[in-house]
Amino acid sequence: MSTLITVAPTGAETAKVDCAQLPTTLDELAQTAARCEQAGAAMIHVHVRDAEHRPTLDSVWLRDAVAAVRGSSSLVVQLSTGGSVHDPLDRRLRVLDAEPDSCSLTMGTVNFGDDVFANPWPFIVELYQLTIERQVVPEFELFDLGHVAALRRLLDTHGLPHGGRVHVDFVLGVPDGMPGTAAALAAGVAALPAEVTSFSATGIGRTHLPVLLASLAHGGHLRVGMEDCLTLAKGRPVSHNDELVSRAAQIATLAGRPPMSVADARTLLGLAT
Ligand code: KMH
Ligand code: ZN
Repeated sequence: MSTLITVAPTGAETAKVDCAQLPTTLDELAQTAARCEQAGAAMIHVHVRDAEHRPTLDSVWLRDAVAAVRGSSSLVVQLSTGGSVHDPLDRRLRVLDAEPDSCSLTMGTVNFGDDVFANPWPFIVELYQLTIERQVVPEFELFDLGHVAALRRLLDTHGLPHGGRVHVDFVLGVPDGMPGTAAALAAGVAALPAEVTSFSATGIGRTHLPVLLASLAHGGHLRVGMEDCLTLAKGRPVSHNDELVSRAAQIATLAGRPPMSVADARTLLGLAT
């Protein structure tokens, strides 16, 4: 089996003034997509920034970002519907207007540092129904063990997603979420509904590498990128997202699970090939 590597290059939390190498412009996004595909990524999880490098859910910016990635790479384009903790729910629903291949869909509310990343049940259901209607493949984001229970409830009450495959991503190590440990990942994997066809995992900050290793050990896939981790090691800042992708590709190859092609990733996720 090969390894799906997703790159999450930007996120909504880091400011450009604090990290000049964070890709925030459309040109930087396009170049990041091309270089990360070259390094072994097959999917990109995109948060869009405006002309002032601030997170935006403006529909024109979102459409331009999707076009920028498609213009420079063949990566599966996943738009974040999580946005930033300050984005209202109605704007987050409208992300699907930009017609991505995939979107993130977080399965519950979680404290997020001093803020709250809000995902009330009615919002989850509305977004899920919209993904089915628009034929967008959701990636279920799981920040906590309770989110796994909510996924069970969603599949029981609303059926399978578009494409018929169920891909989830554990996001571990968010302050007040599930810790970024092998034990937490093992608990999450053990609790997954039988309908889940694949999982990936990412660890925030210093948990990035341990969670990567734990995911491979559990037969999972990988998400890496500057949304989640800004250093390669203590005192060694990431200068380009492709360094994180390339390291993940090397480790996955060592584990006997080389990077997955985009075509195989599309099949894994239930997207048209
Ligand atoms: N920026 C976080 C508040 C997602 O992309 O769906 C939420 C997040 C999850 O990054
Ligand atoms: Zn995100």
